[in-house]
Amino acid sequence: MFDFFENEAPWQEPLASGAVILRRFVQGDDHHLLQEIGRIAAHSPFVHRITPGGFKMSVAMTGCGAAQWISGREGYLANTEHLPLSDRLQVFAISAATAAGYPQFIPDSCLINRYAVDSKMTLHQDKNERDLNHPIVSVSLGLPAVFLFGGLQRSDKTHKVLLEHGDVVVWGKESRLCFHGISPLKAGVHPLTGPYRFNITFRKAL
Ligand code: MD3
Ligand code: FE
Repeated sequence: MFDFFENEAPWQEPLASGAVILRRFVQGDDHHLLQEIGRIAAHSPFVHRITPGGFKMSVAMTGCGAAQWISGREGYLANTEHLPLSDRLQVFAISAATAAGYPQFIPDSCLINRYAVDSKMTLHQDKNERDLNHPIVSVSLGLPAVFLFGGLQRSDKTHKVLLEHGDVVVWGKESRLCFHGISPLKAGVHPLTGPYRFNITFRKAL
């Protein structure tokens, strides 16, 4: 199997108070994570949701685990039609959270975003989870993307960070409610994902 990381060891970059980038943390698990995305999407196909404002999102989404995110006011709903969050995915997320200083995190769900060329995510906060004291673990796979990271107000200045294949970011404490988004994806071809970028976010939603 092609080892995308060859001899590149992971490293950490502090991003903000409570947030850390675990560069290349995924290492050789990338094939398994992508295989899981395929298995999850075969069961719960990717869909382009409609925002509360009535726009079709350019990002396609699916997920697994106990909760399903519903765009709009409802937030998360308990979901029994999704595949369960596999033990291996849960262990992966716990090891990332532990490396970032959140050893108590136990996710119950994951959301999977698929970006094609020009897909973007406008600035938003993630605040539908029941207990915002839990961090979020996010995993980037495939094509790189420019991540925008702001403050607690939508109007706060944003910083740009390139997120690449295998990078994991853990968001907790002071950074948990920061506005964030993704710039339109540039066209490209990744050896493992072709024209796509995938992002998996592990959450304790319920
Ligand atoms: C900062 N996803 O699914 S991951 C999302 O790349 C989302 O698909 C983006 O924003 C993506 O909600 C960004 C990075 C991320 C995820 C959750 C956060 C950053 C966050 C929660 C709080 C603060
Ligand atoms: Fe988000």
